[in-house]
Amino acid sequence: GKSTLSNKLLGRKVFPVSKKVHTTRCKAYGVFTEEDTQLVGIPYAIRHNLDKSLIHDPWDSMKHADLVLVLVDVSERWTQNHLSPQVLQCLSQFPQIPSVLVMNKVDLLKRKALLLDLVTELTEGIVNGKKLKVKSIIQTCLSENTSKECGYLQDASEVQTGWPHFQEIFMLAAINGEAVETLKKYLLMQAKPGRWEYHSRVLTSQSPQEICDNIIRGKLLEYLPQEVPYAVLQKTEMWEEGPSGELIILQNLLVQKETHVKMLIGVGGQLISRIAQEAGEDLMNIFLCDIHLKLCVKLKK
Ligand SMILES: Nc1nc2c(ncn2[C@@H]2O[C@H](COP(=O)(O)OP(=O)(O)O)[C@@H](O)[C@H]2O)c(=O)[nH]1
Ligand SMILES: [Mg+2]
Repeated sequence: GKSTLSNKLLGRKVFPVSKKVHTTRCKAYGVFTEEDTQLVGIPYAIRHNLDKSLIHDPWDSMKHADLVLVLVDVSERWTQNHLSPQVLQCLSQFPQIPSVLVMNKVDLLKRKALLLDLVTELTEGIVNGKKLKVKSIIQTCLSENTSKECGYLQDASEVQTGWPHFQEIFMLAAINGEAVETLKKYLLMQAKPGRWEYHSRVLTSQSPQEICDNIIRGKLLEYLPQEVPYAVLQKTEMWEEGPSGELIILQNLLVQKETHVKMLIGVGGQLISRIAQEAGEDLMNIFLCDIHLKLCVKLKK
């Protein structure tokens, strides 16, 4: 939900969203400016080991961060109740940087009471130096002991499930904007005095071409099975302004297998037109001008 949340905070879809992992490849900032305050953020995954460079980069951006948001998908059974060792390692490496926990996708949780159990696990029962007062079965230890004793108990049980130094907790649904405004207000309040890094109208550090590539890539990830999207090479052949101010983009999608060509095009060309149409609409909403996007599928020789 990193891209979805970033887009909601920015008010514009500048990061591609898809069900598959690894959409946000390049190191791109989102920029939000309101009145005299500018927020600059970078969505990052450190859970997936697909790319070695992705492991090191977040540490690098952490060094310059004023605040870290740790996003947890609470609808995912395997990840909802603990922070990954990589995330915990990252947080412990920079204990001086304030951090907040963002529990996303609350719309998918049928039993909202579960959130209380999850928040206790994800924070080890401590938020902003205070013990959480959550009454639940699994956390009776927390309500009956002091946090110190509890820390001891948890050490004894070996596995650290959460981070006990979060400053604040947010429970939201990035997809429909539920409680996102609250988080935005909080972020604006946390901003530190300083020079703006970007012009007030800038939304992202990505170039327009990068945004376009990423939006198309997001659609490929969404609509093509398994590893197929990763085999597509994007090559922009034309990028120019038309007579009525519209942006004309022609992009070739190069693949090595005949079967991939067929998949990309779809029955009667349906898939490729759908991708072009949806990506074109997304780009129109980002660039605020008419977009003529043409996608050509080609077999790479
Ligand atoms: N139901 C629901 N789905 C969400 C929410 N936030 C994100 N998603 C979906 O989760 C998937 C991954 O989202 P994305 O923002 O691309 O995740 P990223 O890989 O971390 O950037 C997409 O299919 C989103 O539509 C949410 O709050 N509720
Ligand atoms: Mg993303």
